[in-house]
Amino acid sequence: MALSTTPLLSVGFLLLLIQETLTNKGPASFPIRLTVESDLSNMTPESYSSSVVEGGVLLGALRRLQETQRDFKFTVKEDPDFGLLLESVNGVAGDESEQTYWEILSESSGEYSRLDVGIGCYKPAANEHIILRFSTWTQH
Ligand code: B12
Repeated sequence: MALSTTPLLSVGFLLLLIQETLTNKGPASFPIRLTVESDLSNMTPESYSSSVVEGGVLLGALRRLQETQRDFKFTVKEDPDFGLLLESVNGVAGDESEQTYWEILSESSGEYSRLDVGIGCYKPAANEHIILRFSTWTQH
């Protein structure tokens, strides 16, 4: 008796496992908007759409965008204290001697606020509009 129920139990377990795999959709994700602009040149601002998983950080949205859009790329530099610094966007890099950097802002109803943490820590909200603005730190 015990012998004949074992294969049945195994098949049942396998079916449960398959069902679990098929219905497990992972964490929900939501869209965010990104604009790349410059205070230092008259480039036309570029707009992009990306997505973030629930509770995920901005870095994830930038990576996803880089994987799907051929005209968006970025690099980061690791800081021992504060994590990841956004070093370059679309081939334009911040430069210590020129005092230039990529400032990161959030826009809502025409109001701009600077993020208080870097891309590796910031958790965007659904439909948030993030601005990557090439700027100088002498202006602030
Ligand atoms: C000066 C400064 C800057 C300058 C640094 C350039 C320079 N050479 O001076 C500039 C203007 C570039 C800058 C930018 C930003 N900064 Co700043 N910055 C500072 C500040 C006031 C002093 C740093 C310093 O000179 N330390 C003394 C030197 C000797 O030590 P250091 O280790 O070599 O310093 C380096 C790091 O601090 C690094 N750095 C500076 N800011 C940031 C931010 C991040 C996320 C990272 C990874 C590294 C980093 O640049 C410094 C020079 O190389 C600190 C506050 C503080 N009291 O530490 C905030 C601080 C480090 N910055 C902060 C933030 C949030 C930012 C921005 C994300 C703001 C924004 N929304 O755009 C951006 C970075 C954007 C990006 N591209 O990723 C936060 C970091 C908090 C966190 N937990 O992530 C801090 C702590 C201010 C705060 N909110 O309290 N910053």
